[in-house]
Amino acid sequence: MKDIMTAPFLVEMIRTCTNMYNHGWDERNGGNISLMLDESEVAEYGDVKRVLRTIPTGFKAPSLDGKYFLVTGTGKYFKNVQYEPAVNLGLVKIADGGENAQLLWGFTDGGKFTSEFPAHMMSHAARLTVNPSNRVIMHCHPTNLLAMTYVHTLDEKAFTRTLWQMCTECIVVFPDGVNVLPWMLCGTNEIGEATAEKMKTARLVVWAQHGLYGAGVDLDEAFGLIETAEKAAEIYMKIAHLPLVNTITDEQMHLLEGRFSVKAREGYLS
Ligand code: 2HA
Ligand code: ZN
Repeated sequence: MKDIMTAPFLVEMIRTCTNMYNHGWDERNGGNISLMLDESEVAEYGDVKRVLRTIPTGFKAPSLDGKYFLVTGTGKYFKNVQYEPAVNLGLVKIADGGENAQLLWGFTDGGKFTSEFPAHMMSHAARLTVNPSNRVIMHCHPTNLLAMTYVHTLDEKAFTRTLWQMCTECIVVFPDGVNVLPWMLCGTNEIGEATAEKMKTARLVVWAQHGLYGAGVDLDEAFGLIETAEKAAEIYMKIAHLPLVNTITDEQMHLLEGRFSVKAREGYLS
């Protein structure tokens, strides 16, 4: 049996947490990540049938029954994941229709998964219905996107169009756009259900005055999506108070659709 500390999924998770911390998106205990793993991936690293603890989740997610997730811990700092992965991360198997998570590795100080576990698991279930290859849900507090939610309308079409107009690459990277939730109490099943509903039509969901959720087939894709949207928001925050002289027109967006074989969200371009 191989040492889990050498597992590519664990190494990549640690690197991603460190990278996100270094971007300033995950101050203190801000942000959380869940990465779905295949049983065959997990089986290489120790006896996955040994349940260390069973942790109630407080929600149901029947479609995730039996699925494995590497997930960041509640109250834990992304800054510290690289130094103590086994304290700050946990590997769980979802059981009993989603009502319990069986801890197989990690959370060695008696901790448990992120307070945003409902939003993560419900979003996984939602994304899997759209794309069976989805593996990652990622939440963080990117500075400029957060700032943007204070000064820009939260209308999803308008928000998406503004981001698309800020960098040429945006419509190529997220042609599905961004969905937006108004301010809601975080850590609840309600915000989890609302996020999951929004995840059915876009891989990026803004939580106004809080942060952002991204989904992807791997950590790189989810990170890259957030990185691109945050870059666009940064440009917006640099120019929003200045007279706008140029932009990317809808006609140019259509040229990008053709060149990169993407289709912009229905009804978002004229
Ligand atoms: O886990 O980011 O939304 C800390 C958070 C809560
Ligand atoms: Zn948060």
